[in-house]
Amino acid sequence: MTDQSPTVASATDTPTVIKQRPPRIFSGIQPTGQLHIGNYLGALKQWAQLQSKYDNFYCIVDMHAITIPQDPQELRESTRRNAALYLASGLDPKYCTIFVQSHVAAHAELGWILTCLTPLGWLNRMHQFKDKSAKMQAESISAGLYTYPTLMAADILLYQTDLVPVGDDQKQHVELTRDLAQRFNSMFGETFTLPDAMIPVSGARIMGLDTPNAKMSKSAIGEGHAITLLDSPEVIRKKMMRATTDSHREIKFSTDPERAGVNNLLTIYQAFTDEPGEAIEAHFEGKGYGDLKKTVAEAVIEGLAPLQSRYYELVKEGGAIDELLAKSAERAAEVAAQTLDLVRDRVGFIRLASKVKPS
Ligand code: ATP
Ligand code: LTN
Repeated sequence: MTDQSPTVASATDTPTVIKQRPPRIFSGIQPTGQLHIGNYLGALKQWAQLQSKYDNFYCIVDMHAITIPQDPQELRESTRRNAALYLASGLDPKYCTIFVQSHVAAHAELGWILTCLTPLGWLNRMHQFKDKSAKMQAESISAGLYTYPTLMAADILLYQTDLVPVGDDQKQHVELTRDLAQRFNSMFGETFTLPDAMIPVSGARIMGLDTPNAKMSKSAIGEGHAITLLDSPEVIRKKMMRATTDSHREIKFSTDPERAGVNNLLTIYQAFTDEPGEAIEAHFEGKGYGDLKKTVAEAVIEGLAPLQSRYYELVKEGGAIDELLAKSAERAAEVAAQTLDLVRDRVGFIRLASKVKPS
């Protein structure tokens, strides 16, 4: 990661002009249900910490959400709720363009062009497709779920993104994005900035409370699986007390799959308190699992309290979020159009007569 302003190809016309700008960040979350502490610790928390040093684009990726069947009304509600939760997590519109993916048509257009340049073998290797499709009936697995990574590459590359802050599970998608950018650049000339994934040191992979060997996920069923960002203190305590542990006694970080439950609780505690690992182990020495669960529950309640109160204030304000989303979509579309115009030229699409400049 560098702090220097990278150089970017300007899309005004085919001979590439080099422009200076601050480093750019792009990331997104699918509006597929209630956001949970995995989404917060793996993504939102670091987004807010990074924002003042970068030009940030944070997207609500509703077009990715429909790769799995969604109820239209629930999709609308999740989209608005996510926007409010982005703001409640501390994202400031002064630094961040917070927008909805389907509001900027360039994502679909670049997604298609990249899909046409992606070898099938690259998609066949994607873990997320294999994991998600394995849990579905064959006839409900859409082609969109399969080509999901090329739309994600379009999201990132449209903004000439330098850094993509995501949880551990998205690393492979960012690597594919980089490979696609390199492939396009070598086929058609320098066009895209090569992005890097940025994975948090702590909280990159929070596991399900009831399934400590599988990642916490919005779409997993099971009431005790995830702590959502809007769970009340009572619900958080209840879910935490029911979390799966083991028959050992020691409270220590561990990579032993049998001890994944306790390791997960310690990881959650560390990510919320930012305390060093040794201090945490020392703190819990000689204590029981009941104490551990109570202490972690209180750390989560305290960690989420400011976010929850900001969220409920924003909800009271009503229409302000839709207005912000409209303004942000305009800015996103302007930036995206610069890259897309360049891409269209590079692949050989002719310009609309009204867009050709008189010479
Ligand atoms: P779904 O179950 O709908 O696929 P999800 O819970 O996996 O949803 P995403 O929308 O896929 O969430 O992810 C949004 C962001 O949150 C990504 O940056 C992802 O890496 C991060 N993330 C998701 N789950 C976790 C987790 N359990 N631990 C850490 N980060 C996570
Ligand atoms: N696939 C991501 C969501 C996502 C994303 C992006 C993340 C879609 N487009 C661009 C970073 C950058 C996920 O978290 N499941």
